[in-house]
Amino acid sequence: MRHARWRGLLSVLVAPLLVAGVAGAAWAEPTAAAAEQVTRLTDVVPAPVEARPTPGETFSLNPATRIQVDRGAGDVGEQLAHLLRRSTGYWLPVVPDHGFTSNAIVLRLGGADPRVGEEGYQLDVTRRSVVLRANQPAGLFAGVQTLRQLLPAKVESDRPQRGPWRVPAGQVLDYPRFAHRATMLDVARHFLTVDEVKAHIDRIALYKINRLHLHLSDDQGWRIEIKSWPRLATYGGSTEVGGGPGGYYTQDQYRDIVEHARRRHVTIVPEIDMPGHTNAALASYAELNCDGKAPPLYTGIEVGFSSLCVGKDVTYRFVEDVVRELAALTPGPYLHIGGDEAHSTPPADYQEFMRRVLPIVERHGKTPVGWHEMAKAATPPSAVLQYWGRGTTDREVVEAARRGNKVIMSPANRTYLDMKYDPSTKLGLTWAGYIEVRDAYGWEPGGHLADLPESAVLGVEAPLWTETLTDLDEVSFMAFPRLPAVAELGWSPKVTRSWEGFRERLAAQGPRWERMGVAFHRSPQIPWR
Ligand code: NGO
Repeated sequence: MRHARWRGLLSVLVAPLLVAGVAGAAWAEPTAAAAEQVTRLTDVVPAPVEARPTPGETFSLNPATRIQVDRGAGDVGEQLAHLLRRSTGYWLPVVPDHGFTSNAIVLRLGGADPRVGEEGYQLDVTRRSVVLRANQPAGLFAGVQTLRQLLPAKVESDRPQRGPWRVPAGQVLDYPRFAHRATMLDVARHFLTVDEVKAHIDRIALYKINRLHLHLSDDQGWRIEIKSWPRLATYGGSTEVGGGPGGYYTQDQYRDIVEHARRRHVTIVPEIDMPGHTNAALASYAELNCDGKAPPLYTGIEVGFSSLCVGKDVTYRFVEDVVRELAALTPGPYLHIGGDEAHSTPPADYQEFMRRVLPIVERHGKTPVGWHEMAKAATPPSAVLQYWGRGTTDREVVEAARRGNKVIMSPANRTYLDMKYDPSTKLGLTWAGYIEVRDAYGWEPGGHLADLPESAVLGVEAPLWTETLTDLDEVSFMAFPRLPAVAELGWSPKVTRSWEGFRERLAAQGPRWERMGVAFHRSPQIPWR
């Protein structure tokens, strides 16, 4: 008894260190057998703001456990129940919360610490119950992702497993550092099906990624149906890198993706890249070309050779139609217009193009986002720039930030998930270098670009370009485990940053990915379990 009390006191003292990963595995479980079965409260990615274990105590799911929900928390409750029923085989009814908490997982809206804001949560686990509180459903959803990671890895199985189903007791208080915690999927170079995109969304949501940027058009393919310009999809979408059949999303399919993401509290940020990276559009409509001649479809991986015709009025009718239809499909606030590598658009034309196009996006009620080259144009202060350079200085981006533009950090040598891990990686490119897990984790988004204050940083985003990737397994192999590393930089406070702590916590994710069927890179840097 005395011993247990000491351990309790000790754990409160070392808890912050544990979260920071400094004390490693100092927190002892009561018995070795139990330790095998129970996850540590600190084995969560991204690292929570505060986690205080109650040593020796656990909550156990059993056949009589209920999920009690406040009004407004039902959808999150159903999603949790769906996951838990599959692997536990328990009934787990979702019932209205009646205030009495025994043998229940309780999801409550309101009454959380104000620090948790709109996306954070508080989690209290005792031997009697699991109580999750948040101000908004997004916070409850984030808390559920933590709870998933606190249950044994077999909870991710798609068929019933044997218990026990213990959750370590303690208290978690958690909320994000940055508003934008994103990844990008390039469905233009290789098309991914609706089901593949949905599965990817499920995987990224587990790491509290809240935005998915979809790169919907490029030289090699146009992937979204535009009713006023139908050949964009039917012809421009008919191939991909390497000459495969490509594909596109009908507007109904695209709405389905947006809705799937919304339920997982992921906002889709659609991108139509322009004025460069437009061969698929130029091939589909001859009138978009300055010489009135449509080029052939393109299936290689060169960049910088295509441009919309800046001097023609039809160009802006085209942009207006595309932006109007895409904005109508987009409940989120952002619409990405690319703007990168416009090597075939003279600088004056580029500025003129952006001068005319940026207001179109705003007129359709969306905040324009562009790759950082857009800083060369006169951007309205509301526009967001996505920095993808390899260096740590960029005068134009810093000046744009002084004018009010926010910046998303996607430094290519840290966050590009299409770079090879090391020379032995079969997939991927190398132009920004090799990126192992430690490289993806070991940089500071708030201070990466010289003279760019942290207050100008909207968040982080890890782009996944698909010149060399053809399906969900290949996408997953490149994203995991580097995406969770970038997700942690976006969510967790700076004080929790510790490579040693991170590699331990990341190691605990491996068995989960195995259960989920997620292909991942077994980085030699991580002590996989
Ligand atoms: C660059 C280029 C893309 C490539 C990618 C490959 C940006 C913003 N434009 O990043 O077209 O696919 O590199 O890594």
